[in-house]
Amino acid sequence: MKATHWALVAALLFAVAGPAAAAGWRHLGDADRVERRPDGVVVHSGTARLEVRVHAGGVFRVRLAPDGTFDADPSWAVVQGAEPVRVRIDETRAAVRVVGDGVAAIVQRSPLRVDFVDGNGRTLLADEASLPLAWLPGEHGTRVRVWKSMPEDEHYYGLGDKAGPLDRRGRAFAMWNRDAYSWQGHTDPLYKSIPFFIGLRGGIAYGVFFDNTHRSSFDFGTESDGVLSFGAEGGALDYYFIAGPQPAQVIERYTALTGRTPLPPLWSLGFQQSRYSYNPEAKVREIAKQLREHRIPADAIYLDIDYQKGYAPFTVDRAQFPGFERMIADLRGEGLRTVLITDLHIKHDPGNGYAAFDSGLRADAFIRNPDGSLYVGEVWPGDAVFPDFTLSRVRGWWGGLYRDFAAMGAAGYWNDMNEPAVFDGPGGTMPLDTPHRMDDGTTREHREIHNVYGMLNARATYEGLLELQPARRPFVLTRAAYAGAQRYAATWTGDNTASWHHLAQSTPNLLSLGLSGMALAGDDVGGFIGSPPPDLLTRWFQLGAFNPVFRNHAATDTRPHEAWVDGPQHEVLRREAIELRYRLMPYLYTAAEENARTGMPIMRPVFLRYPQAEAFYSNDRDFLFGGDLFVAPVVDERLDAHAVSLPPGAWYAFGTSQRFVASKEPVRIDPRPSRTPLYARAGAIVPMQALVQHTGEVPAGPLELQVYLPEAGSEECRGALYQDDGETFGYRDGKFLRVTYACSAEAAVASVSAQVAHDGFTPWWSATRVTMFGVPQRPSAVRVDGRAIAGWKHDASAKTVTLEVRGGVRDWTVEVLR
Ligand code: NBV
Repeated sequence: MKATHWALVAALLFAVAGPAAAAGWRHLGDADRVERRPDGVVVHSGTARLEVRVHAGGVFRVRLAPDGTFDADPSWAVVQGAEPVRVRIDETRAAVRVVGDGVAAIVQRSPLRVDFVDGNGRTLLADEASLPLAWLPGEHGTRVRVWKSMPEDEHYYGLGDKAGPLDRRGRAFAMWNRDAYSWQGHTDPLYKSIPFFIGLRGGIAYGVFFDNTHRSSFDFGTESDGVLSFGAEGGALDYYFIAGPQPAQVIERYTALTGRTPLPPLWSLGFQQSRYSYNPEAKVREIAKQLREHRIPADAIYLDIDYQKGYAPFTVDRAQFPGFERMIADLRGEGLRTVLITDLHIKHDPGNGYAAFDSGLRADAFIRNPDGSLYVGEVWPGDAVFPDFTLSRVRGWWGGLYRDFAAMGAAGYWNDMNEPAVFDGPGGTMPLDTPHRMDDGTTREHREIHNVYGMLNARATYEGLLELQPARRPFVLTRAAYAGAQRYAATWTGDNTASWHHLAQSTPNLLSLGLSGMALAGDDVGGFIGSPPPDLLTRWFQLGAFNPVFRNHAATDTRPHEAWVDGPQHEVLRREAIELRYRLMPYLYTAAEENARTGMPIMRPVFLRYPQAEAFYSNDRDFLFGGDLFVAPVVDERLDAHAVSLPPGAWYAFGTSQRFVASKEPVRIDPRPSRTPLYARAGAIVPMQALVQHTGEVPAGPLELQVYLPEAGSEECRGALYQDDGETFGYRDGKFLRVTYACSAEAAVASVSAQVAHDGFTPWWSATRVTMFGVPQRPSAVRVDGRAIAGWKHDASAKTVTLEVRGGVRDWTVEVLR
């Protein structure tokens, strides 16, 4: 690099990263030599090498080796091997162009840097020319960082469950899994590290996944105007550029790279009742009884740490739970699954016949200090030891610990405290130099493994359960995560607070988790810390009903949070919210299957479907539930009119023929708690079912299809239904049902049709009841498969036509002649 260049870089560095960066950071200089590879290039610059390769369609991998040697470290996150893609490489004096699948990486030679450009020549993401990639050797490894130009009108999303607004622009974040008890809107970092973000500008999106498990950081313009950067305190500079152009494609590609959430058991999409803690046994039974007596549909009850003996994981306090197995079976008889907390800190309890400790010690499963002694830290049981989850044999041992609980009929497991939280450890975790053993015989310090430790705990649980019950879909709930944790567990946002602020914060957090691959997420409905006033708790049930994981939970010293605790008026509203979720179960399960197949989240920011709708780029309140329902929740205690700006196109107030067209003027609606502002897209076909008290109950009556007719010839009209046994992996052998629906609304006839795309499962219904919204005039006739039928109903005030299509799984067409 020329001397003048260096002076400029040094000056800028000082401005951008402060004196620390100016002191000692080494930046890539000019390219000396380019080596071509079938899938990209390796460029030499002094001792350093920069590799730019096409990993898969639209996905580039960029790696820097300051000393010229690339670490062979396999990734904990990436599951997609490099895919063969046709790559073209062109060289000019100034740059080398690597083109794969329409997207180009332009490797500039001076200074050496990478720009990503789409097929239309639009720059998607470019290294800041004055700040090339840099590294800074230090006592505990070499820091690495990359700086990119940050266009004025670009917005940033993702990074997992970060607090504050959904758009990350103008803020900086750290990645370091932390037990963030009582976190607030400004708290950072939180429990998870998902170093993946999406950039969105004028409807065009790309993603960046920085695959580095060390403490890392992301800065979106706080250090310097117009510059974003990311880097880590150690490990490799190794990142993936993921092209869109649609944000949905970015997510699809990111989840192809890091894996998708397996289809969850159906029951886990039901309402889940939890508390820290329901004990003793009589209390658990009482809660189950109340749920049923109050007719609050529910599928699960959680047992928090107090069911254990002395807080020792994998034990049961028999004094409190004399009939533990019987209790689990009785709950199951009532349609309630039992979810058990199983924290990873095993009580340090030698010589007392504590199987989890004894077997772990025998198996040499616990983490040791650098001097070889057992690492002991304090957590709930007092002195505790910690499994070395980096070893596959230890994950195997851990998985086996679930044998007894599985045999007792427990249905799900909750991995808490897995950041890991250690009360007496430095920074609330273990010392950073604690060694973790690897399968290849080497060790890695905790500073490198910390962020991935919780995910490995969830992985050990998930894989162990699969081994114990190969035919059952495991359900694991984890608090800590790294990118890819979606392959093993659902998650929640940790210890939130019973405040209006936290109610409002729930949506951006969950949307962000969904954008970051972890769609199966929820928060503690009602808030964990503190006692929510009745109206707040009611609103929280109303919002939680549209969260992928819907779980009511509370800390020890709070007032009861169950649906019935505030008298009949509130109970009715809370029940209605839960009932609607159960009525929507076919729609929700179909969305969960789409998530498992494509990575598309269940809760979606509006821009995911309408990338051009810039008015929604900073909307933290509203979201799409599945593809077709728009939720505009009331998250405010004021009862001023609730202003709702609808996404593009036409929308119906859910369950009515009242139609709105998106305009600049928001719709003003009555904010009273009796109303949950919910809209269906004109052109939506929403599959529903009769109310049940739990997902194991067979709904009485037909499959219900709500058809929201679009304007003649306008919006696309379609829907889908996916069903299977909800419990096993039979779907992988084709034992599932997939039906696609379409509709059209012409002047003379409105029609709906069903097409069976895959017929491998016999559902509970043997008829379909179709309700068409938006039919003001009484039709002259209704035909099914071309034949006029009787028995249809027109409701002139509701503007609906209702009819039944007999027969189970088959193709059919309904025509309503106007
Ligand atoms: O196991 C007790 C709690 C649990 O209820 C909560 O959901 C976790 O986030 N746990 C944290 C540990 C203690 C928190 C004070």
